[in-house]
Amino acid sequence: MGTEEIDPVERHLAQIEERGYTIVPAVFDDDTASDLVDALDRIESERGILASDNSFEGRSTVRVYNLLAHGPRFEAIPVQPDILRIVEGVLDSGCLVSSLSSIAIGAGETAQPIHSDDQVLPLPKPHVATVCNTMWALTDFTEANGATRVIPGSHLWDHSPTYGVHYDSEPAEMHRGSVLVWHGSLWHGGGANRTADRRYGIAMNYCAGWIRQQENQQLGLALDTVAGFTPRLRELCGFSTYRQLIGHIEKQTPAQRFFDTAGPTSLFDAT
Ligand SMILES: O=C(O)CCC(=O)C(=O)O
Repeated sequence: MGTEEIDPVERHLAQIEERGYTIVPAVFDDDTASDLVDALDRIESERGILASDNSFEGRSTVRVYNLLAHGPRFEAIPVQPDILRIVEGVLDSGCLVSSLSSIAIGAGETAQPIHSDDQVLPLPKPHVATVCNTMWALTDFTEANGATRVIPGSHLWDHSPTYGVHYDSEPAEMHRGSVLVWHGSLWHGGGANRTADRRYGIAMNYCAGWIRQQENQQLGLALDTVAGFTPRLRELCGFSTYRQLIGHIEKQTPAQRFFDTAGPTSLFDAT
């Protein structure tokens, strides 16, 4: 690498800082995308999962939540190294899996109201990143089929959008295999799908290690399932402590407590 070339992670981080989002191309291959789509279709039909009846989740959109409970194929997603390095740059290495779910926007779906993913937090804006979310494109994302719509630079604004109000936005179009990564304050929303086909995405969402995860990973996943995770995935699911303190159980991390693994010394004992 020439000395003037910028490390791709630094380039993506600079884009997130300036525009609030970035697109990482060619993160996964077509076989992986097809395998994930097939698995999601199977889960949906076996469990009889239907679209919800609200404007946020979408009345023609099917979401499967808590994907780490649905088999090992999903375990590679939170730890994908190229994406995780970017997320760690936005949050820090103590970040957590906030939620892992699929979003299949069906034919005829209308646009989701513009929102920011951190707007439920009672913090004055702009603020440090508390959330960093990603969308894995399992199909091409186009303006016509409901590509996520974004408002560049809005993560720097001093307020959150008003739910249901129209804001001008642009589609984050990307090829299957790409991943959109955004700062949790970015104003965005799923697009309308004017095609006959579904737009399949996986929403791999992260949060800072010092706020609550959106999906409760410690109670939502069976301990036997977590026992099979890599140490890093366990940490990301919250079987860790933030800065050797937040989330401890009698000065141990949950992983030390439940899986008898090595872990950091408690902050108290490090003093
Ligand atoms: O489906 C999308 O493209 C975005 C969905 C989204 O932003 C959400 O549900 O919070």
